[in-house]
Amino acid sequence: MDILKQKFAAKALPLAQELKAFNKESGHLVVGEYTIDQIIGGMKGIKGLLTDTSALDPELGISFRGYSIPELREKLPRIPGGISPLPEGIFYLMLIGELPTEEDVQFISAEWQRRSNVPEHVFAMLNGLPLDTHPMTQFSMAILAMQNDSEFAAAYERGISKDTYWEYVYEDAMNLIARLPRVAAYIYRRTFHNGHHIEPEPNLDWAGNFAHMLGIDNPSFKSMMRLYLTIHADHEGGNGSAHTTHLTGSMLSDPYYAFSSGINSLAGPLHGLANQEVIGWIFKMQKALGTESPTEAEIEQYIRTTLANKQVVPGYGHAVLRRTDPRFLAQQDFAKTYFPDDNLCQLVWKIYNVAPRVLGETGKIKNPFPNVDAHSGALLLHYGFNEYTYYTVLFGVSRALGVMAQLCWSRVYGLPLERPGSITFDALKKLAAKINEASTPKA
Ligand code: CMX
Repeated sequence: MDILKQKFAAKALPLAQELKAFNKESGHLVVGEYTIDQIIGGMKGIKGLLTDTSALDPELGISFRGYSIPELREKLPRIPGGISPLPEGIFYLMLIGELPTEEDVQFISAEWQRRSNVPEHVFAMLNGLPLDTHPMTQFSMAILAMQNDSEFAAAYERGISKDTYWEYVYEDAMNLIARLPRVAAYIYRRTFHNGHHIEPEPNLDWAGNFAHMLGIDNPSFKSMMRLYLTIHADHEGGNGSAHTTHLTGSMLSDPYYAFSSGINSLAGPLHGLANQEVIGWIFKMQKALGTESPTEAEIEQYIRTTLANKQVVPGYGHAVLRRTDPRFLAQQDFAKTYFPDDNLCQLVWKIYNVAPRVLGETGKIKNPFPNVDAHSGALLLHYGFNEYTYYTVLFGVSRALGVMAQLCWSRVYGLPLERPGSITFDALKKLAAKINEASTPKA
């Protein structure tokens, strides 16, 4: 058992016992009530999932095991002389629950390097796909194509005790994360660079090597990618990609199946695909207005047109957050520090000056502030990374860190399959009538 796995076992196994005892003692206590509106409205606000890796507060934003993004930028280990945290560090924090040392992240870098070999048949499968297959489709298919290597699936077929599920899920999670940069870079190079692939550089960290294989070998781009892959990693348990991964995994489908389904959810324009949509929207706006640097008044008009056409303004709004996403702010801070004069970043900031007021005036958009996706494309474009239909794959590579850590915890906790109930419209109407009747004072 590797040292990280030993640490995870030492931390998680006692907590799994504690959770069982806690549920026995306190399982009957009522947590909250929910309304018909929440049933119809996508279960928002209902606390129905157990997730330890991160927590989301509508006002404060995301915290990873209690640490905010600004704290993580300061406290997580970096490469020598580096300016951004290493994603290895956030994975350690989510899995173990404590800040890692330099040595801890070096171990993970080496371990992911050791596990990073991608089977040839995955590349052959990708090469068989038309070049206009969306990169997210290719990514999801490549993940599924590796499923034949699942140690969990093989062990389950052999017959294993449920107490050991987590051990195999851990192995799959580590192998899957280790392989993703190679798979994702392969998709990028085959789709946009005539199949001129770049061999991995084994001495680099996980994100640095990914940047290298993408073909943008620039130290500043590597730093940006380390930050990018850290801040997109997790957003508690209820977001589309985490929830989908969790649900699929709860059926004891192995981590490859689970993560592939999570990626399919991330591919939706209301979720991760919004980073592609934002850049598409900005380009359309520039074209429609005939300028690369529209005024705030012109931007306002374009937002109003988007709303009048009953389309969403991508990159704005959130199902939980009720203020500017700290992930947006971290990216803005990076750009303001390292390339404050970038035209597209300045346009993103100009939109930020205008959009919250205009969206707020509609009176129906619960959060008129920008989310993570409003900024990420502008950072990438700064480095000449202009193939924006690929952007969500980058989000997906990062999201693996959070959802795989979550899956390890779900199996060590022994969480059962997720299976909420549903209700018919007719039954809801009857329920509402009964409640209304009971609350109407008798004459
Ligand atoms: N532009 C226009 N309308 C918006 C809007 C936006 N950015 N955000 C919300 N609305 C609309 C909704 O479509 C909804 O309209 P209807 O009542 O006509 O159906 C109304 O405002 C209320 O929605 P809400 O409760 O504020 O938001 P939801 O929780 O339903 O949805 C989200 C949240 C993110 C899907 C939504 O804000 C949105 O569509 N934003 C644009 C897409 C986007 O940026 N997604 C990325 C989210 C982050 C991520 O997962 O990566």
